[in-house]
Amino acid sequence: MQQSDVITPKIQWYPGHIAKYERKLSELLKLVDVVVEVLDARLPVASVNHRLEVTIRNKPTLIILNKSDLADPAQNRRWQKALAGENRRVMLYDAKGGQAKAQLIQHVLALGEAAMQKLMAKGRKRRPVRVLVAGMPNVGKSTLINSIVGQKKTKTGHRAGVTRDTQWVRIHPEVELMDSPGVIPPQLDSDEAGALLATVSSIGDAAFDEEEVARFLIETIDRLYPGQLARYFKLTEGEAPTLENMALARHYKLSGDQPDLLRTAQALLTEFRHARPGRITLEHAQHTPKEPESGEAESRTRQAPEPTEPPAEI
Ligand SMILES: Nc1nc2c(ncn2[C@@H]2O[C@H](COP(=O)(O)OP(=O)(O)OP(=O)(O)O)[C@@H](O)[C@H]2O)c(=O)[nH]1
Ligand SMILES: [Mg+2]
Repeated sequence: MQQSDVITPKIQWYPGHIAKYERKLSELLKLVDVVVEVLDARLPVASVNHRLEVTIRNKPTLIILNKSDLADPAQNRRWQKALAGENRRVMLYDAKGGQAKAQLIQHVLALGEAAMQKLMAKGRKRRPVRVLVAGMPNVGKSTLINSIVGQKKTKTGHRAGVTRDTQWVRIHPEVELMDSPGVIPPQLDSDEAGALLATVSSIGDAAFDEEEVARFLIETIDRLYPGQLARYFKLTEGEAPTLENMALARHYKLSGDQPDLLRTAQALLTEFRHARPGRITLEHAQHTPKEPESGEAESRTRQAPEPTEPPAEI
């Protein structure tokens, strides 16, 4: 496919409930000791809300790379290292599986300890650590909270904008989490960030053209995981992974034998969102020389080839 054929769709989406919540955010931040910033592990850069990061500046932060079950395991490990910093811990999470919840609570307690010590130094009683769970729409904030409490305390859904107001949930005798609506800046950093967010449903689907976003997704996957989509759609040798060829391979046709491009685009987006073509990360971290390249259990489940270096030996 010619890269020049693909336009990066322009996307604008800023619903009223998000604007309202964003205005409230700086007040809420005064109430909390720790911020859990939930990112989509498939988009560890585009799903960062820079406005939110500026607002939370000095709060101890736990970055959760959520939906790590859908992302490329090798990239998961790299991003986990790349994003860590002072007063900033990073963990991989799968809110649907919810296995690492004890670890999550431990991180939050450790990050909140300084605030508790400060409180007690002023002669006040220790109280539960208060945590704001924040992040872009649909990254899994509410599912994460439910995974920890083991109950459906907060409403979840596969589209952006499900949580519309804030809600406190006690997740542990010493930890209270606040669920919050997904926040997206009124202006995204770039058209590319908007298009990437659309591929994972972090933007309401009425705000974008599925065919354009699907073409953008094909171009992005084919650049990072060459051949993967052609294999998944069972294209014949030498056939480029275009929406047209995928429609023909699936026999998705309109009357007059024209390829049904909309149906193909919708199928590709849905299947990608469930990682059916493989576990794919759409933004890749640079390789660091110290990183172990082989022998880790996770690499066994890896389905996608790594374009920047030879595949890990298993
Ligand atoms: N595979 C997988 N799916 C997840 C994970 N976390 C959440 N989901 C799914 O992602 C969708 C969005 O989850 P929510 O918890 O509603 O997301 P949210 O961040 O609260 O969304 P808003 O309230 O709209 O901002 C739901 O369909 C969840 O089932 C995860 O770790 N892995
Ligand atoms: Mg929610």
